[in-house]
Amino acid sequence: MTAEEVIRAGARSAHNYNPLPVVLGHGDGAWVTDIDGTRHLDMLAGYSALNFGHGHPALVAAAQSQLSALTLTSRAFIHDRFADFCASLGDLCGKEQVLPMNTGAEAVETAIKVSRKWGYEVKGIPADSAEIVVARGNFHGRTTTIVGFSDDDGAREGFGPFSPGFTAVPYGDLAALEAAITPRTAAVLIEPIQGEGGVIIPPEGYLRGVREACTRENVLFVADEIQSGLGRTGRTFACEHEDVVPDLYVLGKALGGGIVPVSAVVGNEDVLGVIKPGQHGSTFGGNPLACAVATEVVRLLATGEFQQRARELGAVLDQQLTSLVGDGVLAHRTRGLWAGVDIDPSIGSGREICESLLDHRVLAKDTHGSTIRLAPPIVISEEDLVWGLDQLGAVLRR
Ligand code: IF1
Repeated sequence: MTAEEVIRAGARSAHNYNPLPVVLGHGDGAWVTDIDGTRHLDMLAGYSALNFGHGHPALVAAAQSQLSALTLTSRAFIHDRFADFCASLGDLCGKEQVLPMNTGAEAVETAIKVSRKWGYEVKGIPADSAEIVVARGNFHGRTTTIVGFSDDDGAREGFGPFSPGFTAVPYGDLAALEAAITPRTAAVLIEPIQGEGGVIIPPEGYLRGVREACTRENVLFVADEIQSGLGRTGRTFACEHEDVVPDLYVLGKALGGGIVPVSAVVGNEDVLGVIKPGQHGSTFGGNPLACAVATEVVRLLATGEFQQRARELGAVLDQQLTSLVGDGVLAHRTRGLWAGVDIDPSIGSGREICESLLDHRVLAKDTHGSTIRLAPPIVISEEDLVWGLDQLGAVLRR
């Protein structure tokens, strides 16, 4: 089939996405090849699910050897990759326990359930009245509970009625967050950097302030590091930029190495221990294939090599974007190898910029309005990164 035919055939899909008109058939590192043989630089990296690039040899090898050994048992039985996965991820996080799931939204749901149960059983919140404080502009996934506390109309409208028990406060405003905490508050759930919001970095001291407020008020600090975590920002976790340790890490995306969906909630026994047999789970969560790949992901991260690379390449990214300010770029926010770039709307919408970038063989994705997000695989070469940003420059000057 030609690319045109494949795109037309896609009309049989529900219209929940509006993908750019490119049909990919192959990937290697930071590059993908479409079915006409044209190579494109992947500057989105599966929304950070591909931090280690396409087809990382160690991850593919881990998956391949596990495929011929054992792929699924369900949690009704124990398999030989499970303990190692939990121990290595727990060590990476400095936490005692791991609760594996599959997708990011499931892990967020898990963190909400754990927080509420902890609130009732440990903190002593009256039954069915626990509150969770969240931030405006959040993106935590697409389940009915999660979209219920989103303020993105597209994600939320038409899907009610929604679950009560969430209070939204402006992101980055510590006083507002502290004021929203009541004796019924079980947890504060935030992204340490807001991805969909446009790579919004909170003001210096915010995460430390959230940590202090949570400790003082006996509230769990739940950090959704699904997009910000696992090397992207130049640290294993974005919380590290303020030397902050949350009570629960919520992880996903890159944990599956770009191969399989793997997510997890990671915390200490005094919190995760509230979940007893039969109270929460998943058919696929913690399956052998997922554990084999994710254990290898943790091994890659444990060397610190990817975090350092994201810091070094991030400096290049920041510098190149700064040179485009006034030349089509209004502002940008960069943390490690992750940037939100506000384009002068008179040049085009974020979507139009991404369409032009596609013509220049660069894949990127808009967020709101004229903001585009850049998150290339951390394995990208400096040369390719600079080439990709030169293409952005060319698109903006056109
Ligand atoms: C879509 C955004 C990125 C996330 C954080 C949980 C989840 C996500 C911080 C849920 C998911 C996604 C999913 C994808 C678009 C995307 C996204 F633009 F919406 F914000 F990455 F930038 N927490 N992010 O970013 O994880 O259930 O998808 O595994 O929904 O279209 P999931």
